[in-house]
Amino acid sequence: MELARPHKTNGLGVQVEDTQICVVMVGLPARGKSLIAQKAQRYLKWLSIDAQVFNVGTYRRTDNPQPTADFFDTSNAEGERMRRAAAEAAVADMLKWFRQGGIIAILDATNSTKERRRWIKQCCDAKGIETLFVESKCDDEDLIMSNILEVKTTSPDYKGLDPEKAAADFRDRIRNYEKVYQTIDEDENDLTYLKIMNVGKQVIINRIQDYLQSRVVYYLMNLHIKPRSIWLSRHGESEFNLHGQIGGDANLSARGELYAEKLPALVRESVGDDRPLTVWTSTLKRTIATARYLPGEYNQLQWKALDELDSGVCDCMTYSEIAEQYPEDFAARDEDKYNYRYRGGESYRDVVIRLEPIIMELERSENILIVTHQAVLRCIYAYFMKKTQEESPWMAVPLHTLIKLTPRAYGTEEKRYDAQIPAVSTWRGKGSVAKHEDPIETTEMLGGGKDGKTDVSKEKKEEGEVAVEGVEGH
Ligand code: ADP
Ligand code: FDP
Ligand code: F6P
Repeated sequence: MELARPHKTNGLGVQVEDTQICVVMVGLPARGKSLIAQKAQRYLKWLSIDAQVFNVGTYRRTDNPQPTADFFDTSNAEGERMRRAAAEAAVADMLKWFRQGGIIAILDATNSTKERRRWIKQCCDAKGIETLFVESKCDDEDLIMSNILEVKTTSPDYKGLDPEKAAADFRDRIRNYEKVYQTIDEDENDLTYLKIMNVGKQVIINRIQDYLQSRVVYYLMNLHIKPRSIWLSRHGESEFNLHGQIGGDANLSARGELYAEKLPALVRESVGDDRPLTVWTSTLKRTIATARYLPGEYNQLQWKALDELDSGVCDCMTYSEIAEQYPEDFAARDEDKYNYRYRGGESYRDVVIRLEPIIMELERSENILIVTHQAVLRCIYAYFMKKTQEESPWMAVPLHTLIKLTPRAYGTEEKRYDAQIPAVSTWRGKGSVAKHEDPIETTEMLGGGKDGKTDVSKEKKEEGEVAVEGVEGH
């Protein structure tokens, strides 16, 4: 007997209890399918939409961890049997996961034949699960070769093997798939699909059925793989920061002004002289003032969506005033900081929803510098660095520090630049009403050590890079 599905709304604020979607990846090996699958999962989870990737390669590896290319030759009967078994096991687990209330599964395999796709659709149709096929087609040989060298030679399939031999074998594997590969064509026009050609140079969309599907499709359409970075900075220290007051629209403190003056040099050091950069600020005085000395050739844009978390009736108060006047609220916020919504204001969950267009635009864009606020920066950082809802609202985000994030194939590299201008700490630990408290020491924290700011040593700055986000499917 099937379990009743839990009643849910998704992160886009839409009732989704009746919508379950299987996103079926389609494409020859080394076409970015696993990368697309992982990114989609990260985006959906960030929006609180329960999403899970089922990578058929991982299932296949349990029986055949290091196959050579001939395993993928369709005339190899044993290979065919094992590959079918791996696909069946992945689909069985996926359907089980849907029965437990999962919303969006991403079935990551080549799914290269019409017969295979029809079978997946039938399995899903029988359970009332929508299917969305996402095909990545690419005939840029140089890109495919660089994909192979970048991710495939380090795949568990080739662990311990010479990278050149691994690349040659992987090309043979692709040749075997090419013999039977069928692109999605007009015979399959009853399917819902998105076809991405040459990394988005051309896209074809067919039969999108509902809002959730359209959001996923829009997100996937906007992905690009051009090298770029995203820089994040809080505004310079404000008068409110000095007094321990939250929210408001205060001016910069004298030290905040120094940070604004130093920011152009810090940015130039990191960005270089000849890379175009666009600067986004909030609409509040302190971020606009922080960005005002940046060179005129950088386009600047103000976004209301980047304004600080609205603390409603508590706006302009200190934490100790809130604890005194609204003790229950204060405790409730500590209990569940992500979901707590200030009276007449916002929660972190609310901020994430309003930041969704920002993330979408960031995915479409190249080099962007965002000057924003503590809570907003935590939410954006959580998206790129895959932080959970439990940890993200508590991360220490030091003032007067520029953070550079560089998306790579399977993770985001981080580098930090400390402006070496003192500032108060605005971090607050659970239960504390301190005006300025030093973050407790934990390596998990953005900003690291004691004051969350001064621990970025010279050496660490030079190395400065932390890759996160593991991946199974490559
Ligand atoms: P697959 O799962 O299709 O075998 P991967 O996801 O492991 O391939 O390949 C990752 C590589 O593909 C990365 O180097 C990434 O830059 C590149 N890539 C990402 N998206 C695309 C795309 N739409 N077309 C071609 N290559 C892509
Ligand atoms: P992956 O790149 O995710 O490892 O050859 C690519 C591959 O996936 C194999 O590892 C895996 O066995 C196969 O695709 C799964 O797709 P098919 O079931 O369509 O062969
Ligand atoms: O204190 C600076 C500030 O940006 C406030 O404006 C805001 O309310 C607060 O930080 C958000 O941080 P937290 O969610 O930890 O209170």
